Amino acid sequence: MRKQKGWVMLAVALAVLTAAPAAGQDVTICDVQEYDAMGFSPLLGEIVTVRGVVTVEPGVFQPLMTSFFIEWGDCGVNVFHFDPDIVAVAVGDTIDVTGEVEEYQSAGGLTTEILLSSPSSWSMVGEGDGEFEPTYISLKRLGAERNEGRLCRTIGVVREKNLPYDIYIHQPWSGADIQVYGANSEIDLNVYDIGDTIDVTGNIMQYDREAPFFDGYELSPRYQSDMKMAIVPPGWPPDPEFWPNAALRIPTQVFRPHGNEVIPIAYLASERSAVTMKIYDLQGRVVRTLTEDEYTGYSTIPEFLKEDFFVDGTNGWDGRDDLRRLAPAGAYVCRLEVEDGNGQVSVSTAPIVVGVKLTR
Ligand SMILES: [Ca+2]
Repeated sequence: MRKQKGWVMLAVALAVLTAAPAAGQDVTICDVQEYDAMGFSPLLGEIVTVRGVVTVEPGVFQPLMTSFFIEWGDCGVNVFHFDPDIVAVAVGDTIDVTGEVEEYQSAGGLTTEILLSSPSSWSMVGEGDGEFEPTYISLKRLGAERNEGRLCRTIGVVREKNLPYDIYIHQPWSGADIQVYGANSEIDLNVYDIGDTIDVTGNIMQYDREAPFFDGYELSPRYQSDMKMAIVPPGWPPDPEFWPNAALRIPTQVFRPHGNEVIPIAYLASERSAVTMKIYDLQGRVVRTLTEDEYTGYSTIPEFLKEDFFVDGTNGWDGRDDLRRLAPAGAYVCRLEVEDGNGQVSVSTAPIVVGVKLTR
């Protein structure tokens, strides 16, 4: 009886010993991507096991070694091993990986990674359909530690071109910008010109040389198809001269009002702003108030641009004054005033030329 109990205990001890090397504490990717005051993971140096969905396949960014990205619950992380071709997964596959949490830091860096404990310390949980929907994040909030490792999508205007794989995109009205870095996956960014508004999907990496490490984020597209010209509202991007808030677009041809004809006036304004639009004559007198202190509410533009806080609207002028009399032929000015929630006022103006009805 006593002898049997001894054997059971030995067997239990052996089982624990043989299982130990492969074990990692079960945590989430968000646990790994937490950060301290320096920007380091609180799990730095720990062996962990995490579950994630593949967003960037092995071989895309680093063909000579194994480097890929997985994501779970709005957090992403790099998985790394020095040997190539050890992890056969596709975008959308759900896998478990076990390895040590590191902060990759050579000449710069500080992208959090999980260094696989061995070439086989991963397992397939379920195969996906080859797709992973990136999260749309406004440029204003994109370059942040909490987004590092995630597959993100954003819209920006090309501001600067350096090397063919290195451009900067920005928001002209907020000043927010980020580097788009194509060298990891040999993507040619020369196809875009300064001023182009582009739609970019890519992985957020970090290249920061100075502590604390909350700077130097870059967006790395995986494939050429991750980059395209953006579909944007008319008149986009608004002329920086009129920013941060208001933009106005009116056809330039002479307007000859008669009957119910209306000249269309398109505008952009910040969300949750008060919009006033009036027509003035060249003596500065108000001819017609089209809208006054109208609350813009929320965006009517595509959902993915909503984070950028714009509404577009159309208004129109029928060429009549506030008493509904036809205005005399001549030059007029349409003035758009937008007051945002912080009391900041932006103004945009555009001319309208009213002609007489031509008769034979
Ligand atoms: Ca980091």
